[in-house]
Amino acid sequence: MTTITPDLSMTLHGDQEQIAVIRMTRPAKRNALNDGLILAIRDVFQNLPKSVKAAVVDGEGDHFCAGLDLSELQERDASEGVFHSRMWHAALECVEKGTVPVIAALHGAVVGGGLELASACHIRVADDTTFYALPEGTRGIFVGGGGAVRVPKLIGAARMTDMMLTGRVYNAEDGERVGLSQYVVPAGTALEKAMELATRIAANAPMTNFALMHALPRIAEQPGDHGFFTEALMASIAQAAPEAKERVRAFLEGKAAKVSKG
Ligand code: 1HE
Repeated sequence: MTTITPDLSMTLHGDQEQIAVIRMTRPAKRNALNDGLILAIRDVFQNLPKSVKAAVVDGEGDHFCAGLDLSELQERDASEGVFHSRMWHAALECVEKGTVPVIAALHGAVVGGGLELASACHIRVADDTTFYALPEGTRGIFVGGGGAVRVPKLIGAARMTDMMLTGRVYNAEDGERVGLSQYVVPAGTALEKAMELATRIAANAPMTNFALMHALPRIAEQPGDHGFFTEALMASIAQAAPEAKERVRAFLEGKAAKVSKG
């Protein structure tokens, strides 16, 4: 285990240390994100070991994350607030647009900035205990960690508006239904499921993972004609990689797995 700070740790897993589990270790404060913890998240994602091909983020204790550490909010003026928000943007950009796909293993509270962190990950696995909220609305503030951009992409602006105007809380099942998570699993098994998914992701061709992290979100936001063009460029780069040719050949020679019903 590598201790990044007292509030964040990283452990490497797999026969080639290809999976990093990055854990918030501040359970007494429900993993509330103070400046030190957000900067540690930025640093760890900027400096992942070369062996790492997929990462999992989780939180110690009964809750994934209680969001912004509200005790740091009290004395900030407007300009400090802008820079603070931009610091979160930079840190969570390192999660979303870093070097490897990231899976959030969720349980308990995934609220405020905790949901913003989860939204910056590529896959969210929630266990039955998970609940989602954006209490910023009731605290008299606004999201500032990228939530206004990322959460509507998951659930639409109308549902996010409802969450913030009314304090609506989604449970794990409803969260999956509306798009907050892609998986729901029994209580206590989110990390196990996330590790299973990370193991599969780590075995993909690196260029495929790169395309999914860096090309797909941009293509999805381009006008159709631009998107088709970018897609064609990305497709040609991916299929030209020697690893893609090997994988396709293996299938044609009957040596690779078929798609099965699951
Ligand atoms: C905190 C925080 C926090 C807990 N900042 N200290 N986020 C919120 O508005 C959510 C606030 N937290 C909660 O609603 C609850 O704590 C939980 C539902 C997450 C968990 O409840 P529970 O009963 O397990 O714990 P607790 O007793 O409320 O909290 C335990 C301790 O953690 C307590 O401190 P203690 O010294 O009295 O032991 C709490 O004060 C502390 N704690 N959450 C600071 N968030 C980039 S902009 C993002 C904007 C936002 O994220 S706003 C949403 C903030």
